[in-house]
Amino acid sequence: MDAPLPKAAEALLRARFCVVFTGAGVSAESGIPTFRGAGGLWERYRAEDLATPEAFARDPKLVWEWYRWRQTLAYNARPNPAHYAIAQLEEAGLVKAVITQNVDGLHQRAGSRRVVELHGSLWRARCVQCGAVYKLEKPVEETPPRCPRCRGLLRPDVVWFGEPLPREAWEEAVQLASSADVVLVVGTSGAVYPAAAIPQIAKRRGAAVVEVNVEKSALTAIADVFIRGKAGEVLPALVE
Ligand code: BJW
Ligand code: ZN
Repeated sequence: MDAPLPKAAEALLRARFCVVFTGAGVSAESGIPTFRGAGGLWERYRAEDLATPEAFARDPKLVWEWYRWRQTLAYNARPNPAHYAIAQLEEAGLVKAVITQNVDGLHQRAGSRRVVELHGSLWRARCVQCGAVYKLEKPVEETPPRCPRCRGLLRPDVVWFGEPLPREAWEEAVQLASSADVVLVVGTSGAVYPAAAIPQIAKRRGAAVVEVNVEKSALTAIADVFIRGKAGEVLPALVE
């Protein structure tokens, strides 16, 4: 078997339309915990108590305190070499877009321009009563925050279990996946749907799938090249 890194680099260089698909693992080296696996958020917290509409209806303050903590982690975090390498690949014209499941905003902070956020953002809140959307510059102060217009409850503008993905983001991601000839999958367990279908859609349309992860994922089965390693080490090496 060929060494995976040069094989991946060659695929990237030959690509006409490369799209990057990322998950929590790309931000792990920025100190942001992943969801699954050792040290993951779901080891310490129950998803159904925090990341569902039912949980928010039951205890909005508790849910917001958890999100405020995660906002604080993201606020104090810096993009890592993986985020920067991806932004550099876009700058060089090799990557057309980043489709991310992450809500931390680190791709944008690293300079990526076309970022499709499938699961929303920690940096927006939405009124459950009037639907107004607010940009947040920093972690919320009071929990739960209220709508300046109608005093309704604000919620984090993220996608919880059982909720549909934002339509525009989903359609853009499907479009990108359908146009891609190479998909670079970085740091995702591939366990959450429909997001995990994105690399599969690309694969079905004939794209090559290159995966970077510290361990095998649910998407490794469709990977043409699998590079085992940390995103923050592998991605910069790929750029060279
Ligand atoms: C490294 C690394 C390093 C570490 N370098 N790598 C089909 C089958 C079964 C179930 C379903 C299905 N379709 C839908 C469902 C239900 C559900 C679902 O998928 N459940 C599964 C878990 C079984 N899906 C939903 O509910 C979705 N909605 C939906 O289906 O709606 C239907 C509907 C339609 C119409 C009307 C109404 C409803 C929504 C899913 C939303 C997920 N939300 C979350 C929270 C977002 C907000 C927040 O952040 O708080 O999104 S859950 C969480 O998982 C978060 C992530 O984006 C998502 C994916 O996780 P990710 O990014 O892959 O992280 P990890 O932790 O899983 O993996 C990290 C990886 O990195 C690992 O592989 C490590 O090895 C690796 N790694 N360090 C490289 N340094
Ligand atoms: Zn409102």
